[in-house]
Amino acid sequence: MFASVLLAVGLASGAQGLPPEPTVTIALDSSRKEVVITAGPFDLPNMPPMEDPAMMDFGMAHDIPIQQFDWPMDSWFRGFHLAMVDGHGRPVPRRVLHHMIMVNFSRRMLLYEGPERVMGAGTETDDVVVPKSIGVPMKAGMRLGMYVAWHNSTGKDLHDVYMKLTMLWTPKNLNPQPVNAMPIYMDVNLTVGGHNTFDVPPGRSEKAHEFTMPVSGRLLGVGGHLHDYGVAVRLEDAETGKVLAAVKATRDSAGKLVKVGRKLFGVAGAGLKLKANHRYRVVGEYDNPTNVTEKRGAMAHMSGIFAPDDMTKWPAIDPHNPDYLRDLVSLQVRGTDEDPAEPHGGQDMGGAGRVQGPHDMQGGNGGETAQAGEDHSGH
Ligand SMILES: [Cu+2]
Repeated sequence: MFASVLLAVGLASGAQGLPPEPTVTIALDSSRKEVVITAGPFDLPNMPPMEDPAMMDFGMAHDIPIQQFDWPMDSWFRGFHLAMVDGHGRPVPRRVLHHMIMVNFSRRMLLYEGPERVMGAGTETDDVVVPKSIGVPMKAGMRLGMYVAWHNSTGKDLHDVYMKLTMLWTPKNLNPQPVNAMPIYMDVNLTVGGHNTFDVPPGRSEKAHEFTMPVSGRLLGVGGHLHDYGVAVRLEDAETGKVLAAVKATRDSAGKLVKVGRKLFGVAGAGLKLKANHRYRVVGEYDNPTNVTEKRGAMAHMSGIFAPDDMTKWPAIDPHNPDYLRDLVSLQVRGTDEDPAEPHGGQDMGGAGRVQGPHDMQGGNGGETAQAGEDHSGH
């Protein structure tokens, strides 16, 4: 039986002559163990392909905050499917969604003083589903927010587009209970609430960031994010210099990024052990075959799944922490003209977003900040 409960319906339609204001609908399907989030309608004008990173500096792929909602029940989140459809349910090319991220305002990121980025998806990211033996622990009432960046380069304007996000969950009564598996994000150049892009000089170069693990646990799997000319992202033990993991880029003959690999350490197995109060280093490797420095052209981060030994030791949100406050502000102003952050796509939050046209898409939007999603602007 298809038991579906409508939990929330969005706002009323927009002003006369404008497309209706996008709304978010959340349907909890208890028999299929799914939460289906439908956001739309969106109007997506055709845009030129994003060959030049500088184009992004004009906000061609900035993030739009979608209405926030509350997670419906205690459970474990274990994956998602993402589809783009039109008003009649017919498929729309998935790649018009440049990237999407989900922010959990009720919990902190492990390494950064900012709200958790639960999941992300981009044009080069496949749907992710993990085995039922693991999952992200979720509580009823956790405040979630979605941010999307569009890039319609299909050659024609698209109207009446909906994003349908199906989130899979595991019920509280599953026996044995899933292992708590948390998103982990390690960026080589992140300023919380600011940007994470950096210059890439000609030839080989590296950018590194050192951090101390707040809790012990096991890394179950990692993916990476790079821009053009990226080679790899690696994780090292900063105290011994040993390379613990690396994800490598596939590049074309001109050094442009095709994709970044993933590494699984065994979702059911031991994983890669990381120790509390131990220092680690995440390193982004680039090789720029041109003789021109790519200004702010690069990003490098590793994101993955981390199983803490003791979830109760997870760092709590400090609502007065300056980084935390800055991150909240950057999330609130994303997609508005008040965004103080560096131009270039990022993630955001705030009110319901409306994509109107090239002008709206460009008005000083974007802003690079903490990118916890698998992906975002640049590809
Ligand atoms: Cu990027």
